[in-house]
Amino acid sequence: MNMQSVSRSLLCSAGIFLFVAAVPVSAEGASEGTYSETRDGVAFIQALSDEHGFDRAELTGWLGEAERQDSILKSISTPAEKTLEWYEYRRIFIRDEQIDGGLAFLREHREAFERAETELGVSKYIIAAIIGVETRYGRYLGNHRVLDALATLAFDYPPRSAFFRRELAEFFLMTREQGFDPLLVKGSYAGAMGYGQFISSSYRHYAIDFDGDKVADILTNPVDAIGSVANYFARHGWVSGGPVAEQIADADSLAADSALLTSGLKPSRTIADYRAAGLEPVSELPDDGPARAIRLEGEEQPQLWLTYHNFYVITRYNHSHLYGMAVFELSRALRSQHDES
Ligand SMILES: [Ca+2]
Repeated sequence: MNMQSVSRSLLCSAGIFLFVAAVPVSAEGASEGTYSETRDGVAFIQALSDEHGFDRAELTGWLGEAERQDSILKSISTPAEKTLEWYEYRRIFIRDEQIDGGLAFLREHREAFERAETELGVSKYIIAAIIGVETRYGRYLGNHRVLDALATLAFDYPPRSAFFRRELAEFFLMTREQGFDPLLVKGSYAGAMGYGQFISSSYRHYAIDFDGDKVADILTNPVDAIGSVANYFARHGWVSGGPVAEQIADADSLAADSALLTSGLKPSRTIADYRAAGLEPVSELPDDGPARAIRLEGEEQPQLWLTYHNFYVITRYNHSHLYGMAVFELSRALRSQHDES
């Protein structure tokens, strides 16, 4: 999450492979021997043992086991994904089997969801929708060894090596803190892990132990995953019971080039601005509440939405308004059908 590359892996994990024009990766950059023997690898080990008290021999052993994966370099250096229109994106995530899977997941972990709502103030439907969109409720957790993914990107992918070296360091810290074997943890090709696809730094900041066994395990433990996704939202300012988004009936009430269709994800206007332009939210909302109007391409015609602070919080998980809308729609479908059952 939090990364374009992760949303790409999500689309792949949803069975949609959009990225056909892969850039061939030159063999020239290939490391000789193991990563633990390269100059960068030696410096990395030195720094991590100096700063965080790791045993050098142990780190050297782990990094010596890391395998360069050309498929990962291919995935990450593929040109930006085709920009999907909303109706195309929606089809990937808002489907009967996604909804049925979510209802079953909500039933199975009812107690954890109730506790996440009470203790962390985050809607269970939003939590379930995130886990549904990320991994189909834990069914697609990623098949790459995270050590291989992060080492390959840290040492053989210069454009983002600084970022991935930090994540590799965070990975070793996280596995030490949780008592995981760094050689065994699996995840996406970009190193995102578990039900909610946390990258290592997010894991350390936001994953929590939610079943009381003193381990924050979002890799195999759905209860910890539910608590951790809720914690991520709580820490990013989710407002319990606050409005998320609503569709405006008349999509033409704002011209496609209106200055009120702001570009940044963060709402930079107020509800009063939109009221002044003739857009009236259905829900009763204060004039000074932050809002952002967005236009989406529907199956047959454009849609106009007003989105609010909580919608912005969803996009802190993945910086895309299409992602935010998929999570919101899935959460609404889960809410309406769960309430019926
Ligand atoms: Ca736990």
